Amino acid sequence: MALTTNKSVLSWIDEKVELVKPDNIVWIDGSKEQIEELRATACSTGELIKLNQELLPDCYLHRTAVNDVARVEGRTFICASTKEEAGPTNNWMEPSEAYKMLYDIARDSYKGRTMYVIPYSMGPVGSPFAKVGIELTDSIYVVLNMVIMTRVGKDVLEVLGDSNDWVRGLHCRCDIDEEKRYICQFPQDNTIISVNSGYGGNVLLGKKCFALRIASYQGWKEGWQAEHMLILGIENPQGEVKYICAAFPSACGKTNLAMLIPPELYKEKGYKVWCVGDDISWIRKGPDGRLYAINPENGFFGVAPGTNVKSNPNALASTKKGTIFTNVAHNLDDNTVWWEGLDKNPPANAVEWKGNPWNGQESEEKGAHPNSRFTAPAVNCPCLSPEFENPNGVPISAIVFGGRRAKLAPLVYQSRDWNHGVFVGSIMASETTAAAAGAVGVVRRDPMAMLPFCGYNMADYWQHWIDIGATLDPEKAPKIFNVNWFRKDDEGNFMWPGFGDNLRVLEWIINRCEGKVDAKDTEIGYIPYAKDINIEGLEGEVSLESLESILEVEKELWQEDAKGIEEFYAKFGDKIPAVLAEELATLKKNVQ
Ligand code: OXD
Ligand code: MN
Repeated sequence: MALTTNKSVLSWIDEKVELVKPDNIVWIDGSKEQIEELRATACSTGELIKLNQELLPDCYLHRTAVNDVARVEGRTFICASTKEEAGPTNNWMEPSEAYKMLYDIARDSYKGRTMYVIPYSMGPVGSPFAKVGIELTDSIYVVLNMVIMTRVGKDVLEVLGDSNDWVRGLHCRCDIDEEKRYICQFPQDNTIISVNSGYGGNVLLGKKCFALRIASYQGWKEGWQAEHMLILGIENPQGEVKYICAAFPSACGKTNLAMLIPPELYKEKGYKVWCVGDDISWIRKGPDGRLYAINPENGFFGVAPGTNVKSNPNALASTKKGTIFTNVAHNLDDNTVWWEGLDKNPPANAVEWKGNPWNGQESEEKGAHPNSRFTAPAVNCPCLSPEFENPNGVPISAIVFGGRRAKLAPLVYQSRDWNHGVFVGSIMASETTAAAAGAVGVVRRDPMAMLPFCGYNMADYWQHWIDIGATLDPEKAPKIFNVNWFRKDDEGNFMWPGFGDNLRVLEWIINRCEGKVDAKDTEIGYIPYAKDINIEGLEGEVSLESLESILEVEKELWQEDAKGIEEFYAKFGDKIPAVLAEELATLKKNVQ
């Protein structure tokens, strides 16, 4: 039975039923009983494997098709009415052409299957930041993941009432045919259609498709921002908490940073870190003129490999109940899961991510896919911020951009002001990772870590950032920084320990925000004096000398980089905001 009388919802679903022809329709009400029933059905068909319920209560394992393990940026389209609106960094398809192609693929594809109708809220239900979506899917895996990642259920429809302001999402597994796989966003129609995939980033439509691509467009039109940013709170020994939003490309450690464990020294002093979100921020100006952020999600869709008791004990703890694991290895001895980097003891009697028998003690092959994931409820996280459910979000003191770069970008620097900060975000570049299909380790421009997620022309997006800044009192605007945890020496060794020790850099950032510490005014922005970054306890890992070397501005490298920026900007022609063109000219002059 339909859970709403909202006419726009019902007529849209009717149309889609007519198109895909399901055998049944099930509305997801978010109840425990219904979730249990769906889990049981999925286990009976092999879609899910029930794991050891003593060690991992309510946890399940899923394997995707081997051809379907990551986001597919080449098959992701922004179907705005003109190519220019989508801009040079997005694939574009004319909307009526796209609808026709997608409907041809989707037609009759639910025959013999059930249509699940998922009403969900991105953001706490009823929060002024929150937005409603409805996803139709023929996958129980998608339903159960959406139940973790978003707020699902009847109350969402109550909040929606008769409104037409909701995001339409149609997902059809079809045959998981990679030649016919498309992830299409129609920003002007509040619509998403995803066909022929079952991988999280392509099919949990609340996440990248809505909360970033569609929401970034909505934010542009409505005066707010949707960003690929974690949100964390740093509590100092006096009990004051300052919040930071930080943007990093996929699989660059956002989840680790969002949940970091302070180094011993800091713990002893009374520092704590609180996680508000690990992937997405929705940001708007509050009544006091400051920027506030919420995490629109309700769970973590984290990369499993490399997650362990040392690198991220909070994430690991988050996966101990109610979690769905995707494409990790299955340990048959105790019916648990394993992935590379979990510990040094891979199971001998196991099944690897593709479903083949696997002896982790002997095999050269990997047990888990490099982009294997856990979908874990946020409430499991031991350091989840008490402000997680705050409908009004948390006030942001600093915005941090960061990439994975072996050379060039120093450990940290601060922009001179908001507009220079927008420039710093716009020139972000990073080595590619396994989160998207394609080559790994190639440096590419990824402005604000939004390259695969910006739902409109990136030049308009930058202008939107500049326009938002113009409405802020500079005293209240977050300060903007850039960090790089990934600098390597000539032998290829990392020069900064990363993980919990990144708090040492965040401390400098907060001190800058509070005007407590001086900095060097350099060619690229404000850089710390090495003495102002606390390296106590890092003896043998970081010396004052090595710290100084990763805080240096290497002019020749920056001259080279400026050329790369110029080429990148050239793609946007005269749409490049004048402010950014001026910032680039300043950088070039400074590093000459
Ligand atoms: C993610 C991604 O899954 O960025 O968060 O790919
Ligand atoms: Mn992400």
